[in-house]
Amino acid sequence: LVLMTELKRAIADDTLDLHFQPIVDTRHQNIIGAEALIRWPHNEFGLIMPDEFIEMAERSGLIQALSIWVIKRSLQILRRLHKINPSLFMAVNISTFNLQDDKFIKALLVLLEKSSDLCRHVVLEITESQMMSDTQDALENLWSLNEQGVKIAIDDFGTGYSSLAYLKKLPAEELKIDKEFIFDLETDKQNQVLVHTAIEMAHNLGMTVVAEGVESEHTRRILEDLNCDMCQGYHFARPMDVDRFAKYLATEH
Ligand code: G
Ligand code: G
Ligand code: MN
Ligand code: NA
Repeated sequence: LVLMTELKRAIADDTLDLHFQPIVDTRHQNIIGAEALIRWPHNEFGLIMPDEFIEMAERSGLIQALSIWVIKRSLQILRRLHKINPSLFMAVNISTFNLQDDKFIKALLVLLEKSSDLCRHVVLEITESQMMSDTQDALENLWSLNEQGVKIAIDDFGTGYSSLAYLKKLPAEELKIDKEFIFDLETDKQNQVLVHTAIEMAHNLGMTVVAEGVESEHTRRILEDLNCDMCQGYHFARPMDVDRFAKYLATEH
């Protein structure tokens, strides 16, 4: 509870931080996007990672203000990064709690309207396992965000309570295969079958595919053979602060 009071203050005081991990084209390995990952620099506990406070923020309702902060900051940074690479896209994680809150959606649409030139470079990542309890409202909200020009990605695909029906129902244009299936791709034949099938299915549905957790060149080559569109993982780069990311991006331009 004390932590939530502090988080509320951190949002208001603008003392949260975002790190960025590159998303690369599988074949050419050039950077085409970045995923924004929240960090909370805390004067007592050091850098607090999202796994330690996102769930609490969801339960306390603070996730609404937090996600607005994340998107606002991501858009500012995307504008800065576009000076280096004007086709870069920015992927931002949002919570299904956000999709169920009409006030949040209204605020987000206003925010996006103010930066309408950036909308088509924004991807909203939604974790599949959270969507099961969703209402018709959440779906409609996703459609109105999509109509504004932002892309929707299904995050952590393959884990949780996956339902194939969701692939049909959601206006999702991108599928992010969970790192659990990618880590041992070189040795795990079953994972090769699952990843191959997921990629084929996504492509047949007109979606693009990102593999998460790519940690070796061997894995990248397998993913290239499987026609996986994009890769993300420690093999390319870890999440880094905005200044380092900007430098990293500038080295290839
Ligand atoms: O690097 P990593 O430890 O950052 O991220 C851990 C998890 O936290 C990931 O599953 C990611 O989706 C989630 N996460 C990271 N940043 C955000 C954010 O800004 N909002 C939400 N809702 N989740 C985030
Ligand atoms: O939102 P999502 O669950 O996809 O969040 C991405 C998470 O995966 C973040 O915590 C990020 O730091 C982490 N991550 C990204 N690439 C790798 C990787 O190659 N290996 C491992 N172990 N984790 C990764
Ligand atoms: Mn994500
Ligand atoms: Na996620």
